[in-house]
Amino acid sequence: MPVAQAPQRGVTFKLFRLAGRRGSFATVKSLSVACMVAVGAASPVVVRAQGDAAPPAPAVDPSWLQVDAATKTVTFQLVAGLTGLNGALNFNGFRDGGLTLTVPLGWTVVMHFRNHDGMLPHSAEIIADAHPLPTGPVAPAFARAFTLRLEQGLISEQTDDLRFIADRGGSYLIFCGVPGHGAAGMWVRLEVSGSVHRPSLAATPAGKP
Ligand SMILES: [Cu+2]
Repeated sequence: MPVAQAPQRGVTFKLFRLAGRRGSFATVKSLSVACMVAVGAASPVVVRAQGDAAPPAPAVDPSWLQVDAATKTVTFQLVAGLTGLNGALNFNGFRDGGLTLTVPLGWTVVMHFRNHDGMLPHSAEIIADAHPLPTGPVAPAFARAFTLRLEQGLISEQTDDLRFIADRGGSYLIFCGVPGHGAAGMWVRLEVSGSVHRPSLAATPAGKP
């Protein structure tokens, strides 16, 4: 009996240790995920609590942004309907201002627009930070800061480039001009700032402009 008990206790102990380790690892993991979510999307979660369920915070892909400091040019891959979020009414998987591109004043901005949505046409233009949101295309905030077929939209996998000089500081929206899309949340943010020296891209609290 004692011979049989000893390994059994050993096995039990080992299993307990394993379970214990797994348990604490899982706890640490979920804690850090909770912290990330809290840091990344504290405000939108609170805001959304009134309406639809809070989705997991989407990720910012650093490859979306290319910076050429010598020519003061920032190139941004702007993808309409990258994910299914909001019925694909999103840019790069973000809606309602949940993504902000910050550009130093005076830099040239190039946006490679691509419509990744297999269903709906989309477009993009840079507009003033307006409230309430327009229900269709409006005058762009910078010359040539809009894609072709702004109102009809570009169909699935069509591309167009926006190119403009960010020569006025302030807060702007990158907005889909197809009627109803922008007002339904298909917009992210552009900040033109005289106090930054390098462009950046970051997830930001989503909400009304
Ligand atoms: Cu759209």
